[in-house]
Amino acid sequence: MTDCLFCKISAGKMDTDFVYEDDKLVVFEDINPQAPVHLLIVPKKHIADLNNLEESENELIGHVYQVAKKMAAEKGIADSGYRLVSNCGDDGGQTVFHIHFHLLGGRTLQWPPG
Ligand code: D5M
Repeated sequence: MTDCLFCKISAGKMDTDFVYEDDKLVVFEDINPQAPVHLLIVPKKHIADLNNLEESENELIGHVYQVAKKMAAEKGIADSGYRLVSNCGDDGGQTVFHIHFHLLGGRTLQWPPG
């Protein structure tokens, strides 16, 4: 989608520094970090939100989790703990309607979130 921010970023059109990239997804620092480690894991394919996720994309989502594990290890938060979260819709706090996963860590996170 040409007017989607995360489509533009994941296509390399926004000069965003990637922490990680492969053929399926990119990882970059959140512009408004909520924790010492706050990465966004963003599939390159435009999927608006969790409601629009197809079963054929299960492998992609499994890959997201594998990359999250790798990023957590590289950032040194694997042992202390972290959170992987995807907000869906207005009540879920979603502001960018291209599915993405927040990897948060480096401090004790509150539960439930506000
Ligand atoms: O999360 C959307 C997240 O995307 C939010 O934490 C800010 C972040 N964001 C928005 N624009 C940018 C750019 N340009 N670079 C990096 N991070 C960005 P949501 O779950 O939809 O609220």
